[in-house]
Amino acid sequence: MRKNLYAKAAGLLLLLSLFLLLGGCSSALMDPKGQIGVEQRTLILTAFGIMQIVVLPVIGMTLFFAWRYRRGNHKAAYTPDWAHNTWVEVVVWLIPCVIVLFLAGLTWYTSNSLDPHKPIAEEGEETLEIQAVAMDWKWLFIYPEQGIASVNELAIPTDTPVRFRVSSASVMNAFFIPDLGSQIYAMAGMDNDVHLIADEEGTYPGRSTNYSGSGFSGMTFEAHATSEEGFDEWVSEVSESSNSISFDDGYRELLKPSRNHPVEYFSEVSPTLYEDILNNYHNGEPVEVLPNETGYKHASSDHQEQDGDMAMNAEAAE
Ligand SMILES: [Cu+2]
Repeated sequence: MRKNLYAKAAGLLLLLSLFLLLGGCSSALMDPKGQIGVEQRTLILTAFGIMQIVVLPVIGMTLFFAWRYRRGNHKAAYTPDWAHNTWVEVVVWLIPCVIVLFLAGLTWYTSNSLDPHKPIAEEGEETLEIQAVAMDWKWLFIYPEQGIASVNELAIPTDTPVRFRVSSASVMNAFFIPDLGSQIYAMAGMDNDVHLIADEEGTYPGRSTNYSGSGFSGMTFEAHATSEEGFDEWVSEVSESSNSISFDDGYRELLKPSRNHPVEYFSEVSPTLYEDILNNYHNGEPVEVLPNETGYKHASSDHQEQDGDMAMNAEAAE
């Protein structure tokens, strides 16, 4: 009866650990599809491995000592007054110190090498620029070179370094495609950026990782990593759309909060749209009063008069 219970518990534990171990096989973190993600996985596994230098012997010794010095073992030395051993002290302090120093160095190095603002492209290699704007509750992607824009759908050619310029037309959000690596915050009036690259073709889920209100759960998009030809096809497909968007026209309509917004294409995009959106905010607040639907307004009206370029931006917006 008792033995049966142990066997059941052991079986359950085994099953649970299999779930945990194999669960990692399909996770974006452990199976990335882009160079940045691969480097981040290497960092995680290296740090994890180094820490096992301490963790594994400690677990092993705990079990060994418990068994070796059990009550029934009369062969083990009984030394209740034992208090100090210089060699033990040296080992238990030196090894962790070396590990902490190594991990500190590694963190220092990778903080620089994996800096999201650092370009991936080597000399002579071209970088694709995409401007991503977080809205309530959708993502607007502007392709300045192609002169197109899309909502809640992204296409990138594989093996091409991409620079995402990221901002928000609303509250703080975060731009994240887990399969490709680093996430970056999207904030109104702030021009943030993250460099990513896709090594393999595929469709990767993208989302905001910073809760931004009731429509947040629908603020997802698909990132299609395609061949060069596939990307060109996608661009021409978007170009066939009859929608256009510029700072006031179209943008104002898009700015209204919407949930589970469908994929939308814009074939004509004002070349200054992203800058106009950026300049529309100052210190996180819209420079001019927006339509009532959004409920935003500038903190103080005289603020614009104190600030030279502020007033210019307000003019440009009109
Ligand atoms: Cu202001």
